Amino acid sequence: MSDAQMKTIKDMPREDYFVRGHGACPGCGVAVAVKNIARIIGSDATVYVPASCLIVFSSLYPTAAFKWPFLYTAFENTGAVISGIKAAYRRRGKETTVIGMAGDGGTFDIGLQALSGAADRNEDVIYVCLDNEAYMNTGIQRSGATPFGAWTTTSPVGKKIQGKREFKKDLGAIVAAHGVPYMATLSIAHFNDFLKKVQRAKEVKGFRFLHILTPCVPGWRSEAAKSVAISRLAVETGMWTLYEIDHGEEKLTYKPKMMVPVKEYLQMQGRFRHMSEEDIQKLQAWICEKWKHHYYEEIPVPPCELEKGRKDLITDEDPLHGV
Ligand SMILES: Cc1ncc(C[n+]2csc(CCOP(=O)(O)OP(=O)(O)O)c2C)c(N)n1
Ligand code: SF4
Repeated sequence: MSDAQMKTIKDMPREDYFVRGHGACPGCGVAVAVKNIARIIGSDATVYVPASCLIVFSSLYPTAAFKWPFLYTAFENTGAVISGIKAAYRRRGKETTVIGMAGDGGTFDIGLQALSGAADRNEDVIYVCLDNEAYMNTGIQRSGATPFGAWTTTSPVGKKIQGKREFKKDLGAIVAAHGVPYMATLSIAHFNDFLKKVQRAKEVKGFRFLHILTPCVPGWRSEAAKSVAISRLAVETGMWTLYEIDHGEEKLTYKPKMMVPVKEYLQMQGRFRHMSEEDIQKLQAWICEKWKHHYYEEIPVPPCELEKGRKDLITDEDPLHGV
């Protein structure tokens, strides 16, 4: 079956380029995402992975789980290194897919400058951000991707603060501002959508950015068997939104039928266990605002959630106003 015909998980090639024997924790969202990206991309690719959980569990010398040519240098330079790899192939007259796979720390924070440079130059590469919402490899430190309220070792829970005080950085908006040819958000629970987006990233020329929410069992203090369920709930609650921007055209690729209260998502993860009702309401308000931005008036925010949110979200035009 040719790549262009892959529509559902049943069409996926069986051949693996990220093979068994790696050391990821059971239930690791990063491992699920990487294995499936590798199957969809196929044989002809070169991958760069900076310091992160993925480098540790995939490639401890002298073994490697990648069957692709594989490079590693430093933490902060994914955008720069993949640009260089592509240039070297171009000089040799070889056409191949060059992919960088970095964590959220390596993308939202320390690697942001190199990412911006590569996006700005419209390098012909795929950049994948495996977003487990903290620096997991070094013991769960807060990153710009960590959600409001979450416990990490550097956003502790005590008398003075109760988890992270800032909201998640809107990385998609930052990348989109570079006017890149293709960017998308992905979830390991929405597999046909995942498949389509990786295929599209493979066929587009220029800078492509894939941002995947990847649950982390020890970091999120969740059950290994619940990683897919948590990813699904992230989308249903509005914590994560599935969209793509293809040559300037923005499209929601999955629309929940209704908004599920964020509490249901928080309850599945120990990193939010301490959250006060006031903090849950603050997070709910942030989601209501994001929800309205993405889904406009099409999928209304339920009145109970609006109540919890900022009052200025309720307008006269809102179909639920006064209900
Ligand atoms: C310049 C530099 N600073 C710090 C480190 C230590 N370090 C290695 S991996 C890592 C965390 C990676 O976090 P993230 O990018 O979110 O990936 P994850 O491990 O969560 O998948 C850190 C801080 C380093 N290798 N280089
Ligand atoms: S610590 Fe988290 S990201 Fe790292 S291997 Fe385990 S589940 Fe995956």
